[in-house]
This record gives sequence, structure tokens and C-alpha cells, in this order.
Amino acid sequence: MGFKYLLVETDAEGIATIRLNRPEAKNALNLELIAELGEVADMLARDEGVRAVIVTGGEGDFAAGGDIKEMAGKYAHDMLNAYGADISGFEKLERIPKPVIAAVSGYALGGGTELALVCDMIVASETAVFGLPEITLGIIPGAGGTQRLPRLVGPNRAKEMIFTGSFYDARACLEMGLVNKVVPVEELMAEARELARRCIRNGAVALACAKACVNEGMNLDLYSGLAYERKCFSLLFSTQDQKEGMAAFKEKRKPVFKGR
Ligand code: CO8
Repeated sequence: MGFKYLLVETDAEGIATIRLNRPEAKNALNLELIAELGEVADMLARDEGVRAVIVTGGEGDFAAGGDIKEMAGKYAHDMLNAYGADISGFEKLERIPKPVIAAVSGYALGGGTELALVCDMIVASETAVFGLPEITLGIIPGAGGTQRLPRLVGPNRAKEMIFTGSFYDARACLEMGLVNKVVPVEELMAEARELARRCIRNGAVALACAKACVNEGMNLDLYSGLAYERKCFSLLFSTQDQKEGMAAFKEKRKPVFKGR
């Protein structure tokens, strides 16, 4: 399937890469690009051959935010209707029931930081720059910055980022817990792939349940989250992978998971 702003490929190990490809605008996220992200997310979620997903701008910029030129002339009703609905591409990415890793180099600003935040883990290169500069444009983050960021790094750090609109380098983001790891730019994609590999050597059903428990649990009170976890935990005992994983332990060998 061909896309205008995305390059999508899946390797022999089942690791799909979504590469944003609008370099002339530093991968600014226009509505068409966000809609394409939603289409790809649906496609990769359904494809059983895909075990993990990497979202990246490659060694160039990740994304310099929502497309300011596209948004400049819009009014509230435009944003509430068309824009608000189309932004679901982000949520579709977040709901892919497989590990999704952001590999971030260069600018990840505004909607770019927010796009990284819908991924399960973020690997950054030493050149990565994150920030939510919306406030400097007279607006606020609109694709999860005020919601996902405080859940990840705590409200005080998130408020500093949102209120000041400052830019933060990769090391500062590692320190505040926004990114999982920082590597030299030439190692970015290899590192993201290695992280994906370390996840997908485990069973796909257990991975999907683990992701659902963490993501759903973030929106629940502790005891509702624990109840949800207990149901998922128990249901996994009806999978072949659980029988295989525990048999392999007893037989002192590596398990061969089938995702069943
Ligand atoms: N939107 C549109 N075009 C952009 C954007 C953007 N966000 N960022 C860069 N570009 C364009 C520039 O206009 C320029 O185009 P042209 O050559 O036609 O003038 C080209 O990309 C290269 O950019 P610069 O010449 O500015 O490159 P510099 O290296 O000098 O600066 C910066 C790079 C610092 C990244 C600078 O471009 C910049 O500050 N960009 C805007 C960053 C920003 O404010 N981002 C937040 C945008 S608002 C937002 O994200 C709200 C999201 C709401 C949800 C939407 C979901 C996606």
C-alpha cells in the first residue's frame, strides 16, 4: 500500500517500520499525514506477521509538530470537527496490541513529542530535541501533551514543559523519564530494532495483554486495575504459549512461542 507521507516496511522478523517522510517541512504533521498514520495503524494491528512497530523519522527530524501553516487560518469549529476527529490516527497507533517503539532523532516538537508519547517506549538519539512549544503560538498541546506527559513524567515536569514551551535535549529527557534510552544517532535504528527484538521473543498474546493492562490500568483506580490484571493473567492460562513457557522452564530449554 502506497502512502504520500509515510514509508512502511516489515522485515523478516516481523518488525514493521513507519517512517515519516515529509522532510521539506521537518515532518510537520498535516491532516493527511495523520490520517495515513491511522490507516497504517489499522493495517499493522491486523497483520499477524507484524510483531512490533517502530515509528521514526529516521536519522533526520522526527516531527516538528502539527502543521502550523495548515492550522494558522482555522477556527474553533474547524478544530473541533475535522481536526478533532482526524487526530484519532494517534489513538489508533496507541491501541496497536503489539509493542510500538518511537525512534526519535532531531526535532520532536508539539505534535511530534505527542506522537512519541503514544508509543510504548522511546529511544532517542543524542540529536533529539523534545518540547511542547504550542504555548508560544497562543495555543496548548492538543494531541495528548497535557494528558499523557504528566502521567509519564509527573505533573510538575510536564507543566514546566507546557508552560514555558522550552526545548529539551535527549539527556534532559532521559533524566525526567520521558525517554527510555539515548544512543548516538548512527545507532538509533539498530537500538530500536534490538529493543523490539527483546520484546517479541516473548509471546504475542502475553505482550498484548501486558500492554492492555498497563495502558488501561493508567486510567483506572488501583483496585480496578488490579482486577483487570488478574483477569488477563488468568486468561493467559488458556494459551498454548503459557503451557510452552512453563514446560520449557521445567525442561531447562528456551520456549518457542506461537502467539496462540
Ligand atoms: N509546521 C509547518 N511547517 C513547519 C513546521 C511546522 N510545525 N516546522 C517546520 N516547518 C517548515 C518551515 O516552515 C520550513 O519551511 P519553508 O522552508 O517552506 O519555510 C521548513 O519546515 C524548515 O524549517 P525551518 O527553516 O524553520 O528550520 P530551522 O532549522 O530553522 O528550525 C524548528 C527548526 C526549530 C523545528 C522550527 O522550524 C520550528 O520552530 N518549527 C515549529 C515548531 C513548533 O512550534 N511546533 C509545534 C506546532 S503546534 C502543534 O504541534 C500542535 C499540535 C496539535 C495536535 C496536532 C496533531 C498533529
